[in-house]
Amino acid sequence: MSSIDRKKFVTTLGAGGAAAALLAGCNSPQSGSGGSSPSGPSIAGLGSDARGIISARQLSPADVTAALKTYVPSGKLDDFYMFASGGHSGQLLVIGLPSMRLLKTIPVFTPDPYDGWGYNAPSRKVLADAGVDGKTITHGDTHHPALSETNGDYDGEYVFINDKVNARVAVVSLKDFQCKQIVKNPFILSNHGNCVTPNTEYVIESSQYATPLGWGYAPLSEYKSTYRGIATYWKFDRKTGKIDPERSFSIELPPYFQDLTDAGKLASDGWAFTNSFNTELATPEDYRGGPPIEVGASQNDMDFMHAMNWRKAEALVKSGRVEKKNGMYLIPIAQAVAEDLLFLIPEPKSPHGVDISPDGKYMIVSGKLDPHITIYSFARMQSAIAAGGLKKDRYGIPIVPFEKVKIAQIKVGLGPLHVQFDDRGYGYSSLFLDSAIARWKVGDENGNGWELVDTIPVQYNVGHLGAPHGDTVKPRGSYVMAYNKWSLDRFRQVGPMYPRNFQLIDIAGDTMQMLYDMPIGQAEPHYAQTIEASLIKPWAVYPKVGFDPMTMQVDPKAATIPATIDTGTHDAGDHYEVTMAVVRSHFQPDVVQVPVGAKVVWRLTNVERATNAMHGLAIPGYNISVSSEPGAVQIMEFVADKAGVYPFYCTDFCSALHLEIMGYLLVK
Ligand code: CUK
Repeated sequence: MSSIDRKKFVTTLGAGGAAAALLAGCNSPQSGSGGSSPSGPSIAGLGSDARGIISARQLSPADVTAALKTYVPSGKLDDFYMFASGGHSGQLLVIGLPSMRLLKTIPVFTPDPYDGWGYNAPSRKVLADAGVDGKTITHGDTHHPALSETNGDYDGEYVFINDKVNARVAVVSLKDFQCKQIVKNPFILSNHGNCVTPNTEYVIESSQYATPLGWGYAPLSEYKSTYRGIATYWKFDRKTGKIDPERSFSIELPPYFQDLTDAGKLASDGWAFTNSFNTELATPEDYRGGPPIEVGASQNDMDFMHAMNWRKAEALVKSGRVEKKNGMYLIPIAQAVAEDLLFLIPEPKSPHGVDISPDGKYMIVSGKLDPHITIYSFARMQSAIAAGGLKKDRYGIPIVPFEKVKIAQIKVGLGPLHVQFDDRGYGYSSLFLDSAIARWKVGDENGNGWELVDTIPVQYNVGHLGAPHGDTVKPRGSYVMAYNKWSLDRFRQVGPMYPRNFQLIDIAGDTMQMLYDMPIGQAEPHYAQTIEASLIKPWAVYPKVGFDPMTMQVDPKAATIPATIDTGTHDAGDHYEVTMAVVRSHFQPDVVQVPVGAKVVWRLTNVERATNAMHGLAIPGYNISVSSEPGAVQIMEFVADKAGVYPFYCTDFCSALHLEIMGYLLVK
């Protein structure tokens, strides 16, 4: 066995075949068994050959197969990047597949000193500018990462993520895997859906809980008349790498609780779909003896999917016929209806996800309280709209009849929430109540061939699921991940809060196989997207010395070469400017002296060009900790308000003389 090339070996694996091959190999006298093989596995106490290890660790053939399919040897790299939301940690996780190794936590809505996010001046400004009513918010609830797309497929340039609790959207560049911008929705206080259009023209943010638009007050008794939902189309500008609020627009929606959104693609390009629950328009009534909201919001057999023609909306905005409110173009419901760009489609009972098939022909809605997924035809929707004569809801929005657009339903199991696709004609549904993933066949326009194939249990209570490129025009790879809410018996206990649990499932064979459990040392992650690793081209070092990661340009005030800079502290009127370089193993200058009360603006440039030559800087008593990547300038601002001697030092162990890389801030 020891001589078998891993790649060749893995490609010959069928489900279960790997273990059989390994066990057979171990039994063979030529396999180098007996503990004498110099290159064979040897783990003290477990036996000295593969067979010994398998038996000592009591591994089944399925275990061994799973290990072979996920093991990435030391020094080898993963095939995929997975971008997972960090739930109410407010962060974004980067995980390698198939090893399921955590590669990075990207801080977004929540400060994180390891990365300096929220501790250096530019990121503090980003968080402050994205505050609510002038208050800086230092947490978030991330749900739906959305990788930037070109022609409906991930292009590896950016990832966007929503903050459900504060209705914000963030932009993360995949050049340096850092947050660049956070925008606050001017109309709503909670969002849920977050996705991109096929060429990342827009990042679509849809509301969750209805409120008066613009964060004002109105009593609950005015819910139906005054509360509203929203769909915001944030214009993304690739040239600047930022969202441009000036060119963004919103569409007013009824106070149904909008849930998730998916953009149309190929056949349905130019449209977006948002589903909802609580078309009952229920409000919490328990406090005055009425039904609680969860009962009130679950009365109707059908709720509404919103279908929006965003291209038409964009043209309307460009025509100059849309007014701005709270600084953003807002298309009121009546105008959206008059312009034929907003429609409703009934969907069964408080559904959850809506997902568009890779060819863009079908919208698939997951039942949540209904054991079915419902498949709608985009072409039929267009015909029904063209035929006209549609009834309207109480807000005047035309309703496309269910029977005219629904082409099939598949009974997949209890609690279907979300859908992903592979490239072999299957769709996959997560089943929250059944704790399973269902695999089903994608059928045709006439409703034929949509059928359940099989299911695999997961541990437990899966929310989202994800396949590589599984929501694009080109799904690929042979995995589905289950993003579970309860891990129960999967890991050693760490107190009453159990780890959340990712599970990697092999979908290459005729039956699905569980491969790996990964605990997330974090909040519940919700959704994740997975992209082929070769599509991302991160910088190894910043392009130039003195590069400001926030502006993505060289800061003219940054130190560039330590030997020639005019070192020291300059009195620049109302503030003191410190221009400092860091290189192994020295800060230059290494003493900063200012009077008490000085406003300090301190630029630290890592002038290294060697990859991975990381430095950092932390100052006691001033809540400052920045990370300094090769080439980057980090800007710190604080008021030196207390006389004293403050040793600062490099927080990354950068060289043999790392402990010597320090200096003093003297405030006198
Ligand atoms: S989700 Cu946000 S409540 Cu099913 Cu996308 Cu978890």
